[in-house]
Amino acid sequence: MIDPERGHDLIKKFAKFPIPNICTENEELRLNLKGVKLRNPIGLAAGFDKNAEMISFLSGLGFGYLVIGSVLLNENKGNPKPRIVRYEKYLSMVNSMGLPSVGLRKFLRNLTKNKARIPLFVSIAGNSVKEFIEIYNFLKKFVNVIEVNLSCPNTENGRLFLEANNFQILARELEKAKSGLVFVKVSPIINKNDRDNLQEIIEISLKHKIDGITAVNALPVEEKAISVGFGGLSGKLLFKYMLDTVSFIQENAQNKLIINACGGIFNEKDAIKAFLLGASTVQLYTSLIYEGPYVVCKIKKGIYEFIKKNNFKNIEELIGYFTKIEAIN
Ligand code: RRO
Repeated sequence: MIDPERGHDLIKKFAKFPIPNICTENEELRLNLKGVKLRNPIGLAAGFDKNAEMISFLSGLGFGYLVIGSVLLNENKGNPKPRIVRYEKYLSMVNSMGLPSVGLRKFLRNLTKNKARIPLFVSIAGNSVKEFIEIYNFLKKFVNVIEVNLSCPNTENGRLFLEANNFQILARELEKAKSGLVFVKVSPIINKNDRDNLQEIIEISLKHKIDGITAVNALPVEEKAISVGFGGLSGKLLFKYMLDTVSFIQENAQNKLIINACGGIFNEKDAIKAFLLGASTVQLYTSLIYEGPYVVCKIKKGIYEFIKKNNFKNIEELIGYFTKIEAIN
C-alpha cells in the first residue's frame, strides 16, 4: 500500500539485526562453484542490498549466497524519485534507481561490520576500466566472488561495457588482476543484435578466464510514472527472456561458463526450468518483494521434492540435464 521505495527503506531499518536460518537445508542442494561452497543454489540478486546494510539479516532467509551492491567507487545519489513502480497484476516492477551507492569505502565498512554466515558475492559497477579495476583490486582481499555489472539499464554508462570492444579491454585487465571467481552480468537478449553481441561476450569471457555469466539484468523499458521516463523491468514478465538468454549461453559456452539465472524466479518450477537448461544457481529479488521472506524456503523445498521424486541424486545432476539428453540423442 505504501510507496515502493519507502517500503524498501522501512525494511532496511528493520533488517539490521541477525536472525537464525528460517529454513531447513538439505544436503542434496549443496553445490561447489569452483571451490566456493554453497549450502544451496538460491542467491539474492544484486540491487536489494546495494550498500551491504542487511547482510546478517538476509543470511537468515535461507539463501545460499547474497549478491551485494552494485557498488561504485564514489558516492552517488542515483536518479530522482519516483524511481520504482510496481506492476502488481503481473508480479513485476520497473526501477530506475540510477546506481545509488554509498561509495566503496563506506560499503566496505558496512560489509565488515555485518557478519554474513554465507558466501558473499559483490556486484561492482564503474564508468571506466580504471574504475572497475580499482574497485576490483580493493574488494578482492575481502570477498572471493565478484559479479561485474555490465548491464545497468538506468545510467548513461551502465551498458558501456556490454559493447564487445569495450568488454574486451575490461576482460583483459580483469584477467591480469584476477583472484577468486569473476562473473559478468548481462542484459536479456531480445533481437539478433543482442544475440550477436552476447556471442562475442561469451567468446571474450572464455578467452579471458571469466568464470561465468549472470543472466539477466532488468529489461530496459519506457515508463512514464518514473521521473526519468524509463527503467528496468524485472519479475514475472522478465522470465521468458531470462530462459532464452540462459539457453543461448549454455549452447554457446559448451559448459565452460557457470550460469546464474536471474529474472522472474518465483517458485520451484521456475528454478528447475533454469537448472535443466544449464543454470548452476538462480538469483531472485522481485519475488522476495511479492512473496515475502519465506519464498526461498518454499523454492528449496520444492526443488528437494522434485529431486527425490524423479530419482536425481542431487542438484548437480539436474544442472544442464536437458542439454545432456540432447547430446545423447
Ligand atoms: O541502480 C539501478 O538503477 C539498477 C542497476 Br545498477 C542494475 O544493474 N539494474 C537495475 O535494474 N537497476
